Amino acid sequence: MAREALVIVDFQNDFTPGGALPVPDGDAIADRLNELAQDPRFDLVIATRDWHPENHGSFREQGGPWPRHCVQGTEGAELHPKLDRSKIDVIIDKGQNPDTAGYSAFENPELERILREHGIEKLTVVGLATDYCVKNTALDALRRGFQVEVDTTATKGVDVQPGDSERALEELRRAGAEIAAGSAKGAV
Ligand code: VGL
Ligand code: ZN
Repeated sequence: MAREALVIVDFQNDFTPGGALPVPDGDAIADRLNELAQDPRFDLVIATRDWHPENHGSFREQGGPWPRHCVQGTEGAELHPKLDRSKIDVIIDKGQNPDTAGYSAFENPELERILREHGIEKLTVVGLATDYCVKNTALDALRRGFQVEVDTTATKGVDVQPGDSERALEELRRAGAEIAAGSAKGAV
């Protein structure tokens, strides 16, 4: 059996209702994330955080597309309170470079280093948002030679344009990802 990691992308206050850049129903995946995080098939459970400096280029005041969100050290950048911290082995922060989008968690080289150190061959990528950070993290994982599954019972998209999340999943499928609607224990 391939050694597997669960990568929970950006399940943070600012991406859930009430936050600065809320993903519609973003908090609805909390129970499913916790269920996955305790599945024994995962040798490693990683949570990523979007972790921007004040002057990040993706913010509107800097000419970017997004409202100010996930500024380092703020409440909005904290992991969502419903996420069970006890199941998380490692937190990877990304998005610190003001000049890059920071959508992929592989922009922080620490992610690949830890995965290789643990002999991980397969990633299940879940969290927020399907059409941005989940998509880009999963595509980068495929480019680096990992097997990738995206579990759609544990992701939600921003859908700036209707259908963005569906198109992101289609792109991931074409790139070689397995798109599953709940394959682990307790699947719905
Ligand atoms: C994200 C937009 C801006 C994400 C991060 O986590 O998907 N989306 N920054
Ligand atoms: Zn961001």
